[in-house]
Amino acid sequence: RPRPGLARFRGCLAGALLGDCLGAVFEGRSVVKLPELLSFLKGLEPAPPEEGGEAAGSARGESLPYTDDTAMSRSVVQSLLAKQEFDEVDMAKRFAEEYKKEPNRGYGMAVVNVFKKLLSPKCSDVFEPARAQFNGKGSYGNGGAMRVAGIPLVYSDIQDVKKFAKLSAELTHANSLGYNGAILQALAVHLALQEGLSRETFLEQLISHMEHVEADDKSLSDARALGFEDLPFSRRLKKIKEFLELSSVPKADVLFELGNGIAALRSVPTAIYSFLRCMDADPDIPEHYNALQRTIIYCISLGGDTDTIATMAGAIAGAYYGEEQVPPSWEQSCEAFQETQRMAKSLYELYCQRL
Ligand code: R7I
Ligand code: MG
Ligand code: MG
Ligand code: MG
Repeated sequence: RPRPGLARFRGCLAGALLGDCLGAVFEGRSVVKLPELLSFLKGLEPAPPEEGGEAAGSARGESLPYTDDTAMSRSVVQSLLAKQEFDEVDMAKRFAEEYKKEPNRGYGMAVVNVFKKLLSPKCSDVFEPARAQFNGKGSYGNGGAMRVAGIPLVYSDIQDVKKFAKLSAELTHANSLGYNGAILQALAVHLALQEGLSRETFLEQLISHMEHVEADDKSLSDARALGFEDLPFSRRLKKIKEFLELSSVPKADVLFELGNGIAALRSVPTAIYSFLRCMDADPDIPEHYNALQRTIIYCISLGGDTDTIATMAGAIAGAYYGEEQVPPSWEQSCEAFQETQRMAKSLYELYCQRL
């Protein structure tokens, strides 16, 4: 199997950053009108040259701040790079210190209690605060999934991807509906890095892995405790397969079946569907946008947890299409984009070194 090139690593981190920074502008809105979104995006493009004036500048306006999704993704990457492998104590410390330094990045309401406990010198087991969340049931939020892309950018072996995606998520999300979402997102990035995988193969592989992941006792009992059917992620992946066989799927059906919420179960499958659907042109999205741009636009147009769904789909699409599809004007509109490019290069070197 040919090794993925640097362009896919850069595409992945840039796509994730774009999804977060652009998505955050619309986060929490139940309805996002496409004309408003497209007009906002137009404002990111370089101003047309003025008659007899100065040469056109680069992106207009202030840079768009990233949110907790990127703050935590960066901690995952920085920990992996510093330790050259997954280290739960170091990663937990970085999450907590980052929160302490910049608490106003838009963190989930409950996860901040985990950070506060991790900051206490009394904390000796870094997984314990996450287990105590929600009366001992653990969080099923999408916070483990939103930040996981660094794992498949370091580990090429699929068993390692699953194992370390799970452990990295368990630092804050002890419910299997939280960490299984992180495993699914990590597997999606892992598969997107591979050369020329078809839409059908991509989805078939995700389904067969998740049917295995979700079959253990804890996954079965967590799903049942919340009133879900067995293998809830796998079921949604099968729904995605059905959707992709239709010539068009209304937004209302996507929201009903897959969702746009802060639970991993109501957002990770939506991000995967968005990526796969946007491989094809969309009659509502202007044709001059490429597939990566279309993916991010489509995610944001669904409303709800737009930064997180767009960051997850952006990571997958960026890994699949590579940095060629990352528009410089969009990237340069995002906070800390240059540092993101440097991190991608370091991850690529570590990935190759570990092969
Ligand atoms: O999952 P998490 O890190 O939040 C990530 C989201 C993303 O959209 C970010 O952009 C940011 O805005 O937040 O943080 P958590 O606090 O663990 O989970 C998020 C929310 O999910 C919680 O605040 C709850 O509203 C909900 N939630 C639950 N509600 C009831 N019972 C998560 N787990 C449970 C639960 O077990
Ligand atoms: Mg956020
Ligand atoms: Mg938020
Ligand atoms: Mg969000």
